[in-house]
Amino acid sequence: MIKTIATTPYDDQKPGTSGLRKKVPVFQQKNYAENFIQAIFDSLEGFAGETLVIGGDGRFYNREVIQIAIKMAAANGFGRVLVGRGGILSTPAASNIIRKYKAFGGIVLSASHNPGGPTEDFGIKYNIGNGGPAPEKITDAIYARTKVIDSYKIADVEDINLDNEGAQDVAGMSVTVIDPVTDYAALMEELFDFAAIRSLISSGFNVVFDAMSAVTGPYAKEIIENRLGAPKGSVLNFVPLPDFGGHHPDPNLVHARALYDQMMADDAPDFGAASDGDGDRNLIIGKGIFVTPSDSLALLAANAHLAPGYSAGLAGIARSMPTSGAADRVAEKLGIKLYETPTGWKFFGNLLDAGLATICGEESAGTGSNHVREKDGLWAVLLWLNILAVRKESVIDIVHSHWATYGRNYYSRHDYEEVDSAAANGLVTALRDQLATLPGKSFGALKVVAADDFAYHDPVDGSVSKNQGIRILFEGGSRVVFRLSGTGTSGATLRVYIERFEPDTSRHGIETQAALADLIAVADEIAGIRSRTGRDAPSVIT
Ligand code: VG1
Ligand code: CO
Repeated sequence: MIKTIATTPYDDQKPGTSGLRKKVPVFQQKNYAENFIQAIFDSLEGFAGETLVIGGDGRFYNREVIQIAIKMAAANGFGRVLVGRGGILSTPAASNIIRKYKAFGGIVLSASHNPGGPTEDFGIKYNIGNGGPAPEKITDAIYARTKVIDSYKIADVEDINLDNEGAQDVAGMSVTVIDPVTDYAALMEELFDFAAIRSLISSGFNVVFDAMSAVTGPYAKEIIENRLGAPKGSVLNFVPLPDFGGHHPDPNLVHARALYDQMMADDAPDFGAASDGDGDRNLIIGKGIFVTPSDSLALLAANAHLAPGYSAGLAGIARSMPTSGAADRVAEKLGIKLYETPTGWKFFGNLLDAGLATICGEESAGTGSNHVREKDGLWAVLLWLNILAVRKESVIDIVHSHWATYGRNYYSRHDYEEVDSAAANGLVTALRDQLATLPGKSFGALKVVAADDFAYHDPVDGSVSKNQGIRILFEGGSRVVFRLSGTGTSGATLRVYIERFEPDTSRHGIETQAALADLIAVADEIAGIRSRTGRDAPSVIT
């Protein structure tokens, strides 16, 4: 019943920021998914008889690869697979299941915020036993293995029934189909004061949540409507669709524009939120104010003690390097450490496991805590609601008083998508070549004080990750950061992160792009963005 199938390697299976992401037709090539999954198993040790968690964000091709992964897990000697009903598990829910049931690890099928469908994106990611994305040591080993793989093992059995909960046997391995929502919702009830949020909502506080036709729909329905009592209809686009209704399931001001417009209207609800394809990102918009993810991280850290799960305070805060320094000011005031990591959630795992950090966040709309080892969209929404229920102030008032206390970090990210790869690489190389000579140079009123290519020294395991983004720091704390995306699937995506700190409260009301205009111009002057990419403007501004 167990077959060993001969195969030949593909040379493009290098995991990026968050697993292997490719267009569906790439994944549909003969043995493409099988090769990668076997390379994962070949890079692990000691899983005989252990539990593997498998789930995905429900996008096109999810079910097919789930079948393959289960049959390969059986053939490779796992003892048990836990799989979400219908093949569905949000990324944070998968992380929770791995931890709760002490699984050896998990396979998460997702391309997150990337669009889905027959010609769009798919992805495979391996998570380790702490529930978090595999560290670079493992992803490097997986990649090395994909380059030489010559066979894979698979159980030659009928397809598994994924739609009925309960246990079944697959070639001697037990497969249990579980409800994707129950364990996650229970965890949220432990962390947050649901009674307080319920009474806030029943007092007339209006919440709207856009699940963007992605995986969070069933979770948000159960938690926000059923358990917290928000009226039916508060959760929009709650049915997960294989192509996300043809939209990008990316909760930003471009792809969640309708929600933004609704929140800026005179009769806006009090609180608006959205999450992405796999449920690990969050967008927070109060009536009349978009909260930048970097500010949201800082605000959540400053107020987390108001929620029962964090009443003992925070051990530390961690943020990715391109994320604004707003959280640094909170850490300073709380007298706790701030850790600066490379982009990608895999770098937070060690800090969380070692108890050094409690809350982590990224500028790309990812926030989370030590409750799981992934970023968690609904968690951030619920922490916001818990804080609002306790403080009984509006989102806009809370944000403004935060800026008054800590100062405001004006912040924006400019993405140039599907740029020619050679042009993008050339731009980065040319920046690297300028690093030594930039310090001391002035551009108008802006003087460069330092420039480097960010390298991270993990304080827990001593590993070093180099070339994680070009930083140009100016006098007064402003900065511009350049890096290439590790999640895109066509051409290159250049990300330019722009930040300026403004301590003066009387200057906190400037429109963000205007507040950053001089830095935006200097970024182009130093990097030659327009001339090298041929683009006049970013594809997406967040
Ligand atoms: C992007 C974001 C990064 C995030 C990653 C995965 O990576 O910038 O902050 O961790 O996506 O998010 P990149 O390399 O394209 O900049 V998700 O929601 O895919 O799981
Ligand atoms: Co995601």
